[in-house]
Amino acid sequence: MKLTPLALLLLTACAFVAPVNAQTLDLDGQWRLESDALTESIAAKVPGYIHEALLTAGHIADLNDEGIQTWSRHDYAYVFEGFGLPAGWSPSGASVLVLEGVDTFAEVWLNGTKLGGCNNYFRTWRLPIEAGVLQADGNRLEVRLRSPFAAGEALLKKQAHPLPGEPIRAVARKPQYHYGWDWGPKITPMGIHGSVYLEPADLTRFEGEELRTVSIENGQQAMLDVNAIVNSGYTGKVTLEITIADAERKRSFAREAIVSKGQRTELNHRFELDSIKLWWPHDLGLPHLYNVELRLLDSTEAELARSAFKVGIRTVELDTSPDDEGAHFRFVINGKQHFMRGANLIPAGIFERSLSDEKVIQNLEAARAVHMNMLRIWGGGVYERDTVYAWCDANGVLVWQDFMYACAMYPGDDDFIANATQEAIEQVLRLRKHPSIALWCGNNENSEGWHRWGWQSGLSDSEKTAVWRSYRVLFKEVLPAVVHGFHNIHYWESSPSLGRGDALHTTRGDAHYWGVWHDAEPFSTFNQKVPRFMSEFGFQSMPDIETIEAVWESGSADTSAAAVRGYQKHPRGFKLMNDYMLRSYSPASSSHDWAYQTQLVQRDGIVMGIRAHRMGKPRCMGTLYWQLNDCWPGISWSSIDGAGRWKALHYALKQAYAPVSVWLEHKDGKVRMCAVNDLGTPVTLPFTLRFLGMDGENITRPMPYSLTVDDSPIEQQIDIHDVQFAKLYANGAAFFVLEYPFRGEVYRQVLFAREPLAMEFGSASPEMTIRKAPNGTYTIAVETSVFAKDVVLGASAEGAFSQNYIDILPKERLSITFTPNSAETDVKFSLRCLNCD
Ligand code: BMA
Repeated sequence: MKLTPLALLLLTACAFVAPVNAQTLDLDGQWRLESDALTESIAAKVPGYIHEALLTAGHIADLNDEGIQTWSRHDYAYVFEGFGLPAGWSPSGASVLVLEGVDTFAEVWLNGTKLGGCNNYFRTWRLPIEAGVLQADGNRLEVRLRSPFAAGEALLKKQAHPLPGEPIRAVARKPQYHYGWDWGPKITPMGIHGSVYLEPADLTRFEGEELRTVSIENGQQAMLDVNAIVNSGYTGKVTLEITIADAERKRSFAREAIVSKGQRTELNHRFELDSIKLWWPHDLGLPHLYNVELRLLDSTEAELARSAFKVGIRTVELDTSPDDEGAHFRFVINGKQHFMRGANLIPAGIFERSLSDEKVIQNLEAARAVHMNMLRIWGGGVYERDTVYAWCDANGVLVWQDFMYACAMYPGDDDFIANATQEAIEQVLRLRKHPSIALWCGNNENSEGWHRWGWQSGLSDSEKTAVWRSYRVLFKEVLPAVVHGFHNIHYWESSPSLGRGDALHTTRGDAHYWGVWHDAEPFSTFNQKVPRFMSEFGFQSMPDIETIEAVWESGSADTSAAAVRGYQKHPRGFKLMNDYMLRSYSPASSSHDWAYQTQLVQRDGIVMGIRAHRMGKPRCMGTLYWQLNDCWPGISWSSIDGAGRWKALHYALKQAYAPVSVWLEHKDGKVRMCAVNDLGTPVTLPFTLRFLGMDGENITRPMPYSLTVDDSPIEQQIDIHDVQFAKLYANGAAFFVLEYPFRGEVYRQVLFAREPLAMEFGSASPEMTIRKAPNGTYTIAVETSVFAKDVVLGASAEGAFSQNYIDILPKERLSITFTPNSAETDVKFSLRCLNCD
């Protein structure tokens, strides 16, 4: 099936829209939930999910409860009863019922009349209401939800070919992690997760409005296109007024067009703008945004529709041109190729639309705080809410956007393809205005799964052909046609492009390297398997101790406890964490110590990978580890736990992901100093190398250096001239301290010749002196007489430490600040280190 943009446009029966007009009637709020699973109806919030209502009503006690899975095996009805129409609304007029998100299979009834059906979490439903169905008062709206399992089984029966992977979830256009993942529970929510409202049938509204950068000349002048689709409730001549402004100036344009009631009309206006300020990722420049306002006026100059949004002027390309080895995979922003440092983002909760913006943005802030310039919104989750993209626009963080397909083969029947096409059109139209979006990617690991995970075994040749044909239609025809028809950024079919079993996977495309972890390969493999762009690699660790104590029923990390095991969704998770730990750390003496050590192991491994990728520049042009965050307080590959607390890895990223980063490492029995710079301009850094004994005294004079780093990574051997230091160092009785300032902070690394396992640090008992400032911030000064390895402070309240998991030198007094989320709290602090008593 080939789709032209025009054909796609015609397919667009309904699309995303925000209520822009005072004429809309908001139906959000307290509804009732009815079901044969309940003896009587219960209160249910809209937007919301059935499980939230069941939790509030006391039917569910705990998200980790096995029984929780049975709730979504029933059907439910959300009922909103007794509402009337406000003045000005005529019950005899036609209206539209808008549902901005239904999870997932539903029929919608109003006053006994069926308005329509829903079958896609990711779409907005605009259901026409015939004149006479609405009443002035006492209306009854019912959203009858069908169990996703029953609906899924029915769809499965209709399949023309088998669906390898997980068929029951593949047939449902619903967040795929709802069916359980190796980092999340199987809860399979149902509900109404978006706003519900009525609007007049003749409302005129914009859709897919954007200001597109067509080209930029000399960084000074841009050719821009305003594009918008008008869904018109009016027939006749209209004027589209366009204003583009920033703090310094304002330009306005007007364009005339003819629109017809009930029709969709695409309006475009091309213009040039000079003396522009470009939008840059935060590490290359400022993410400058302009305010755009569109107004549609009728022939009497009355306003029919208005839209205001922010845009950035930038070009973004993915260069996949061939080279001697294979092909590039590099993002080029405003003509500059740029190294991507970031992570994979999963939904911040199970009931993701119920999360506050603050909670969702907290993860993004944490990404920015450690210098990430790209996030991959992974295909097993959701297209994120608008505020996520707006935040990325404003903060100069690029987005790699997957379509929501992951680790399965999907149907190819006409209904599924039409549904998937509509979803793609709505989402591309919704998101195309955002300068942060750099790539649309078809799916996560479907192609790798099909070719390398044994999904083809047991299938006949004709079945294999049919399964692959369905893949081709969706990922090689429909989705690229939608992206090319409605957006001007690159479409990439599948991440990774080649599985790690394919010898070419490091030579072209993006790679997911899971030989470390799944195949238990040593972390050092990251140094050998440097791809052109690493879009996934990861290692599990336990949540923060404070989270375990505060949130887990057990309050302990004892992995033999059933409640603790419930938080681990990977069958070999505990074993793999432990096996890797014993390669470089001594066995932990308590379950809390073990949990803490898992974080050190994760940090060591992932930082090693990041450094290998950064040193691989310009051959390798990006590294996105798996995974930034969690959707619950579980055990996973995340660097920020489910309660928002940073793990050891996340603290270490501040240095590992700094646009300019310098570090020491061992290679071929030598110490080498490495430096990388992604700023696009050379940087001269002063830094100091100290050569200390275990008592913290200099063995040889500190060495001041100055290093100029340009775009190419630097690698220098450090020759140890002092024989005494060399000997002590080799025996683990002396160490290097590297220190350098960058943007107001001093970065530091302590390097030993041996793994912690082979060290005798002696036992340390660091002391804390705590001071609370009037603004509620705490300063904790930590001192130790014995070298203290990987000191971590814990806080009884939620908040942020300035640094953590740090080595403290003997006789040193190191100050750490803690900013609690709420200034009122009286915070208690704990301290732990690898060699603490
Ligand atoms: C990656 C992801 C997820 C998974 C992770 C860890 O491939 O795409 O499917 O959670 O592996 O196994």
